[in-house]
Amino acid sequence: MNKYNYKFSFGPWNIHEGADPFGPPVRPSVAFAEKLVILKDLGFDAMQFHDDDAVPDLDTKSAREIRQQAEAMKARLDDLGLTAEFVAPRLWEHPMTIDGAFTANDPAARAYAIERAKKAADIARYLDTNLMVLWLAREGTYLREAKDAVRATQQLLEAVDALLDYDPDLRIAIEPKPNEPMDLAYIPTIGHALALGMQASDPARVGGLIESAHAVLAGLDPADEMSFALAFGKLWSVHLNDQNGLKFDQDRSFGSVDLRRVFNQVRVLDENKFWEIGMVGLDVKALRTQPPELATKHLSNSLRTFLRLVEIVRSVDNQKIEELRAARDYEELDWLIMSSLMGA
Ligand code: GLO
Ligand code: MG
Repeated sequence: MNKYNYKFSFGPWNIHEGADPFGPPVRPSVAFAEKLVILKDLGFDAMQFHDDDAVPDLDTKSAREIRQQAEAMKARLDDLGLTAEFVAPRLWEHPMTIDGAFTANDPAARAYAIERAKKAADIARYLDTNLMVLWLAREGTYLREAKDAVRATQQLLEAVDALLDYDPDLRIAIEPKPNEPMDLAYIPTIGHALALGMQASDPARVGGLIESAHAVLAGLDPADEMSFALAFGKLWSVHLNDQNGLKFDQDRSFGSVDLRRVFNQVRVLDENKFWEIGMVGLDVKALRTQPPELATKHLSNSLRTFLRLVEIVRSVDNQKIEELRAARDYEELDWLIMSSLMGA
């Protein structure tokens, strides 16, 4: 635990073999058990799970096997003094989810997706977390005429309601993203996610997870997206990272592209006591060029950057900010922030 009481997490996908759409892996796979040890050694507190990280080959297993394996994983977490932050159903790799999951045109595919997500809810319970993250990877289209977007939106709501009904303790954090893998995603921003949540059967149990890069890809400022959710008590987790413009989802180390932009994310989180609300998740990937034995620095550097920025945020003279706001001297305010970031 750091002196600011923030808790940090990442997911197993953040230690990555480096494959991209144009080239194969460049680093050997690291076993999940080893990733847990790395997570612990790097000073993180919790692991983020896809359902099949806890129970591999989930689709072929009985309810009893799922329970046994998830409980064994929980015991392993306990041994290491770690927790599970959330479980996310992996609804984008199975052949049944090629055309989407909850919004697939094929009713059998939609039924598969709901059943799979219910299994993820069971696994979350066995891992002792009530948080499910829904990253709606393939809920969208490559071409607009392929699906009925009104019906698809209703299907997303029906899926959320089915899960809330299935497990009365479950909380669902929707992770919006405007594109990739789809061209046009149905839940591109936190505004969409929370509007959907407000229509749900139990709106108090639906919130959001905001990823910095996803907000940037939507042409929005991540700190303002976070503020929007915080204003309604709906920011339940974050995936901090960075993103160099409107390109593929880069998952760059936190702060490595735009230090001012990440400063403002830390500022809004810290001002709203986020350490009392949720964990700081770092959804970052090592550059493909990074040699295997050096391919965890993106995680430790991102964590360090976050904590350094907490210090800077707290060192800024808030009284001075109020004066400059009152005087409408935003040029001087700009300099105050710039000089804080430059260490002057
Ligand atoms: C991809 C998403 C992905 C999710 C993860 C948790 O763009 O950021 O990494 O965060 O699968 O559901
Ligand atoms: Mg993410």
